[in-house]
Order: sequence, then C-alpha cells, then structure tokens
Amino acid sequence: MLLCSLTLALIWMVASGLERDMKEVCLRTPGLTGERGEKGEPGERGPPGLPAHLDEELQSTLLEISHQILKMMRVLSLQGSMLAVGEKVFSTNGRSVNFDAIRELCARVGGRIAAPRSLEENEAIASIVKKHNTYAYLGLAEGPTAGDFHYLDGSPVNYTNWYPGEPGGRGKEKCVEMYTDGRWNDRNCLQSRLAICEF
Ligand SMILES: *[C@@H]1O[C@H](CO)[C@@H](O)[C@H](O)[C@H]1NC(C)=O
Ligand SMILES: [Ca+2]
Repeated sequence: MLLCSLTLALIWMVASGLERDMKEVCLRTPGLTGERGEKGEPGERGPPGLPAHLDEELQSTLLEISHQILKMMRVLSLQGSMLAVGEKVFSTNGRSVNFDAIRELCARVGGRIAAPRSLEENEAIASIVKKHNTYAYLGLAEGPTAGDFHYLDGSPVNYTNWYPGEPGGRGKEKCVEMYTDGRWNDRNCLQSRLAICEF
C-alpha cells in the first residue's frame, strides 16, 4: 500500500490526469493483512558524533554551499532578476495583474506581496517599478477605519511614503499602489499592477 501511495504521488506530480485510474486500481486490489511480527531487540547505541561546530567536513560543506548560493545571487542580481536588501529579496515576474492575483502568485512561490518597511526597502521596490515603467500594488490594506492602513498580517505600518494628498480614498480605496517615483496612493484593488514579491 505504501508503494501504491508513492506511485500515486509521483504520478500525480507528472500527470494528475492519470491519478484517478491509478487510485481505482489500488483500491480494487487490497492485499491481505499479514500477522504482526515480533518486536526486535533494540540496537546498540552508536558512537557519539562530533558537535557540528567541530566537524570540519560539515563546516567546509556549509561554507561551500553558502559560496555557491552567494554566486547564484550575484548572477541573479546582475540579470536584474532579484534585488536583495538586508535579509529581504524582492523579485517580479514582470506581469501586471490585480491585487488578489499578486497575493496568490507570491504565496504560491513561498513569498508575500512586497511591503516596504523602510526607506531602503521602498527605494528597492521603487527601482523595480521604475524599471518596468508601471505602477505596482504593495502588501498593505486599509482596515475598517478610513485611512488606517496596515500590513497584510495585520500589524501597523511603521513606514509610509504617501503622495501628497493621499490616502484620499476615504475608505473606498482599500489597496495601495506605488507610483514610479516611489510614492504611494490608495487605490481600488482591481487595477492591473506589477506583481512584486518579497522573500
Ligand atoms: C519597521 O519594522 C521592521 C521590522 O518589523 C524593521 O525592519 C524596519 O526597519 C522598521 N522600519 C522603520 C522605519 O523603523
Ligand atoms: Ca487615492
């Protein structure tokens, strides 16, 4: 049955259309349950390992991996595929879609819609917006009180960069877009805006 599940999982990954057929085959032919075997003797305790910080081989492997990752990041930065700011990485697929679609896209790849939490992060996002010469939605939303914008996890904003006179939607513009100069405007959530995710 385990093999059957594994096969199912694999098949599902490559061709989910076949899944139903496989499942039927698996369900129709259950094996007889065998008798439970006797419990084995516990094995002997293995020799103690070195603590990780003393294990030279492990250390050099880790160092090698982080060098490789750093190289990848430099290549991706050179190609403009990613922008690293502190611990965060910003990236776009270059497409413009509505707010919900951006949120779903970013979540699907394990990130979040970009939300600037400092001047530095805002400038990084703005540089992507400028490069694509279009506006982007940010990971902010208005609460029930007009003008009260927060991050999507519900925490209050600790950095803003509103365009003069904004937010001016008086509760009717629940999303936030970034202009090409990096400033923000509250806006309805149904426009097509550049999808920028953070990781
Ligand atoms: C806001 O808080 C985040 C941590 O949640 C921090 O990284 C960021 O620097 C803060 N921004 C400002 C302007 O203090
Ligand atoms: Ca507005």
